[in-house]
Amino acid sequence: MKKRAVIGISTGLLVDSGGIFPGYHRIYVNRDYVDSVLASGGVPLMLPMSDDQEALEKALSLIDGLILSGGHDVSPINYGEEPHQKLGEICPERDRYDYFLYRKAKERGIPILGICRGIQVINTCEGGTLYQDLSEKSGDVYKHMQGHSPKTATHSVGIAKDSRLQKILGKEELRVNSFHHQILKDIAADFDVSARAKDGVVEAIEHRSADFIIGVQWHPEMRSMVDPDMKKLFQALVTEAGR
Ligand SMILES: [Mn+2]
Repeated sequence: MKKRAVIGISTGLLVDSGGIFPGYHRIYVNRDYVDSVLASGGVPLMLPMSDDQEALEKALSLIDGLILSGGHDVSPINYGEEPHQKLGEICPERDRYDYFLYRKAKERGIPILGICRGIQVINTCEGGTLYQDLSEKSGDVYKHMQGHSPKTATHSVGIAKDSRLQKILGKEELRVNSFHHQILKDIAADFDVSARAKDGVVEAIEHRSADFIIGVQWHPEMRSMVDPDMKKLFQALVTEAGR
């Protein structure tokens, strides 16, 4: 049997709002991350959020690729700013956990795909910054929090010529879903912008020299079952992780 690459998926914290345990903490990922990895031939492995770095290092030794999943806003403390009025909910424990996973996975040369919060984790961990809310960016900015069907693509993105992303997707423009109110501001030094919306908002970055460190601001996992282009991202990660 062919070796199947193990893809670690970072997890988030869900606090029950109702049910029989209001306020109860659950560690979770949305099922579509798991399904997207499975559909691409990988073995998904959820990495429970924790401050236990020894346990996280051990977990990292078990994976061939890493997905940094979506969720909370990154705390602006991490990039030297004070919280603005429109900052969303933050989770400092998850910031520590995601930064640790990212740094250690990079050290190990593990291919990394950051999704939504994941691209923001990569950029801020590497010295970049964020607009804490879309309203802080000047000029006409599109609706990036579409607020309806995750499977529906809304705005278009232009893919940078000769970028890794373009090689993976094989095209220069495509349409994506959009569920973010924060956007990248200053791009980390070792990274190139590999996709932008037509309003200038950064929608993807990639590490200039690492084989596979890519972040996308949209949610490919929510559309990988209906859009072959979105599936290509997961297939590329699984293929790279299998090397
Ligand atoms: Mn967007």
